[in-house]
Amino acid sequence: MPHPKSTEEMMAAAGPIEKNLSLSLLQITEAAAVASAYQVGKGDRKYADHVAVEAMRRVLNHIDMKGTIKIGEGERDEAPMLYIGEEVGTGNGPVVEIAVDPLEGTNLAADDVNGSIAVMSMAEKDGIFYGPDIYFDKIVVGPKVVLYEKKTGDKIDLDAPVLQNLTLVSKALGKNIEDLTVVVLERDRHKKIIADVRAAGARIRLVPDGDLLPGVMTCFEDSGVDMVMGAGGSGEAVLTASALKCLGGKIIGRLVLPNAANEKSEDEIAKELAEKLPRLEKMGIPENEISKIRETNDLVPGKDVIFAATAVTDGPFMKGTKLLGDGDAYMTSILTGSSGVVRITQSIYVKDKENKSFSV
Ligand code: VTB
Ligand code: MG
Ligand code: MG
Repeated sequence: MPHPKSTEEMMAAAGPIEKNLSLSLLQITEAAAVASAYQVGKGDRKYADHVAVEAMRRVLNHIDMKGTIKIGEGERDEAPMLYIGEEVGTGNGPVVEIAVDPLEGTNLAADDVNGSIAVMSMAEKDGIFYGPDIYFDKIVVGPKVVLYEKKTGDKIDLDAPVLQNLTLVSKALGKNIEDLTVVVLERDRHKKIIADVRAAGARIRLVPDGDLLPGVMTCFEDSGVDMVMGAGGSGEAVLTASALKCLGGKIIGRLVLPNAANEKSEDEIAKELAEKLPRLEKMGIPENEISKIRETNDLVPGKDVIFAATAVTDGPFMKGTKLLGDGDAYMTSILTGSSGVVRITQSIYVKDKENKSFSV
């Protein structure tokens, strides 16, 4: 689709999901964010997650749609709510597939550290990949790198030396390698990537949790994040891909089965494989296809894609949800869709408007 030029053309480019469900998406992530905001700093990550899941599910079921959870809280036998395959919505309205992470960065929320969000995406039928509960090793870059790939034919390559990929990104962005910032989750499994990025001279922002929003940030030129590297949850990768699809960025990676690099013993690895391989097969991923390279469109094949994230704690381009007393809350979100519209919104929920004035 050529890039739409006017607001009118952009509106026309929006599919039925974007037209009809964008604001609902925002209400859903906002509800989850408010629920978990009450648990910020309370030290109980499981409970903070639980209330976010409950709130998200309650609101989801008020929305006129026939939704199926593709990325959720786990499989039916292990998650009571928002399990993979769960049907949500009133059952009337568009057929949609849904990816959720009601509280992404549960530790961040429990400890009141920057970067936790309530996040979800939607697309039409067969629009979202079933992300199994194994890691997805990845590289995430913004639209300028995608454009550079198209122009030159050179491509980001997951298996290439780190320096080669950094060189490509530096050329695409017109920056020295020394001035690039790469976000990496602080994990032992990333020791080699961290060492290689540093040896190349680039900057690393190590994050304790939450490399989803940094992936979205690669699409904003002044965000300070040029690239994300390393293995994280595959659900988070699909959610990142949803945003990248709307914003023009790119994710490339592969699912990784448990192995020694994940700090596991041989016994643990064997046990996990015995449990995971049949699950993967059931999800339509046979053993010989597990580790194939997957890109944005494999993770999110949909065309009518929408993505929303509401900040629970403070974070990039968003202030965390603030509790104003008496159940009132104030929050910032990012909402974006395939037509190209990006909204950074602020919402205030005032319970008793006759007795309260408010400011932001
Ligand atoms: C990543 C990151 C998440 O989990 O998915 C990571 O994006 C992977 O899990 O924010 P490990 O903790 O096992 O490395 C989070 O940090 C938390 O969901
Ligand atoms: Mg979660
Ligand atoms: Mg998560």
